[in-house]
Amino acid sequence: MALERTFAIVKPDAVKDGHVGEIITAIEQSGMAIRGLKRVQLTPAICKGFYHEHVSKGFYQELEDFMTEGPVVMMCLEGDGAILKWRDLMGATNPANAEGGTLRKRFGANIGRNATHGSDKPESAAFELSYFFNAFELG
Ligand code: DAT
Ligand code: MG
Repeated sequence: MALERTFAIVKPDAVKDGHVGEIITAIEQSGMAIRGLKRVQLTPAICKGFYHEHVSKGFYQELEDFMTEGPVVMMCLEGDGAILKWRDLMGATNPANAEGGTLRKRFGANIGRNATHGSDKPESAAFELSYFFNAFELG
């Protein structure tokens, strides 16, 4: 498997509920390395750029309201097959459909408030990492 980097967010629900530590523990136990990490407050404009694929969708405003309601913790994760590995660790978009033990099953409430974000493919990972991290922030 190829060494990959992916982009992860602990969303406002999971930050507010105090699950940052448990999520970082799950990442460390998976064998992936955290190459960048910061806590930020997203704005509507920044959210629109990040979720440009979804801006025209019916659920977008709900998504933006949620993602800007409080701080998030974002990370660059690195490892063999990290993109799929992190998606597997998160579980399905809708926590109701997520496998037991996944982060969205453990910490997500519903499809809107689902605790974590992960890039879905190499092109998204490259865009999302460069959107939020400067090169010097990724060790
Ligand atoms: P994922 O985050 O699993 O990549 P996505 O890219 O399809 O899922 O959607 C991005 C986020 O938008 C998702 O994590 C939660 C929200 N979302 C998606 N579909 C939704 C819906 N039908 N209703 C409300 N929120 C939704
Ligand atoms: Mg997605």
